[in-house]
Parts: sequence; C-alpha cells; structure tokens
Amino acid sequence: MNIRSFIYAATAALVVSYAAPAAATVYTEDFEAGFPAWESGWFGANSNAENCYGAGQGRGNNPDGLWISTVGQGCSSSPVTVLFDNAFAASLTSFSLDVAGATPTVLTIFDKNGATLFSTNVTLTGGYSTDPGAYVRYGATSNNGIGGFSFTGNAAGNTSIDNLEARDGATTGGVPEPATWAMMILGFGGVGAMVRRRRGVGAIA
Ligand SMILES: [Ca+2]
Ligand SMILES: [Ca+2]
Repeated sequence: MNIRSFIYAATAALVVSYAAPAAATVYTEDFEAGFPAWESGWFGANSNAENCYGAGQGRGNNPDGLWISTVGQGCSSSPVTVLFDNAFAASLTSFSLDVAGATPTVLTIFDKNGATLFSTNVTLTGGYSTDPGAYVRYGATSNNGIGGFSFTGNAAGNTSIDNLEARDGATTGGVPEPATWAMMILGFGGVGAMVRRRRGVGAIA
C-alpha cells in the first residue's frame, strides 16, 4: 500500500467512526391531536393500550390526556397493565409519563422481564378534566428494556395519562475507538510524510 492509498484508507476509517454513532430516538405522545390519532402513533402501535371508551373513539371528558385501558378492557374499574411489544420493549432505556388519578392506584414501571423498576402510590390530583390538566410525572430508566407499566385497583376509567416519553438505547457519543485513534495517528503521520516528500521534489498538482 503506498502512502496515498494508505491515507485514503485511514480517512475512510475516520469517517466511518464518526458516522456510526446514532442519536437516541425519543418517542413522545401528548394526546393533543384529535382522537383516535394517537392509536396509529408509536404508543398505540407498539402496545396493547386502548382508550377506555374503545378503539377509534373520542376522548370523552378528558381534554388533555387518555383514560388508560387495554384492548377490550373498557372503563371497567379494574387494574390496567400496558405491555409494550417485545422488540420495542427490548429497545427502550427509559420511560416517563404524567398521571392524573381519580381513584387510589399504584403505578409500577417494569423491565422487559417484568422486574419492577419503579413503583409508587399515584398522587390523586383529580386534574384530568381541564386543559392543561393537573398531573404528576413519574419515570424509570433501565438496562434491561422497558416492558410496560401497570396501575392497581380500579384504574381503568379512573386514571388518566399524558405526556409519555420513551427513549431507545442508541448511543449519543462520538468518541473514536482505540483502533481508530491508531489509524488517525498513522494517517496524520502519512500526511506529514507526503508533505515532506513533496517539498523535497517540488510541488506536484
Ligand atoms: Ca393540552
Ligand atoms: Ca396532553
């Protein structure tokens, strides 16, 4: 390999090392668009979540959030467990949401294996009927995916959620690997050698 092709190879390695890291994807859902728009978004498409009034229905007396329920469950005053689809659950590293409870309930966020990441009694703000509503924010991070979240007690039809945010596991760093540093140093050395050689024989376009 001559100097010039070596420099091209080193430069190509450098470009690849900086192009590879991708920004984490942030998924948000604020339920502001007219229902049932959210059902075709990431939350509706990647979980068993459903409007307690049923699929394809309007938002009822909840102008800012969603009366959380699951497919076919309805507003049945029963516990709610929202599960993310397996591949999506495995990709997630954090999840947070706003909750406005109307009846006592415990929120639990769990990893892809069902292990608890976060659990708390929901503060009952009763703030689901205004826009903006009065909500309290909860969340969790995980190295083992986010499997979903649940509400105990009579949550279905009595617990509103809003402002969901989930992030996937893509790295945000741009630090080159040690092998790349070695290629960079060799590449810079190669440029210096070529410049010195050109000085010796006169400029060649
Ligand atoms: Ca709003
Ligand atoms: Ca909202």
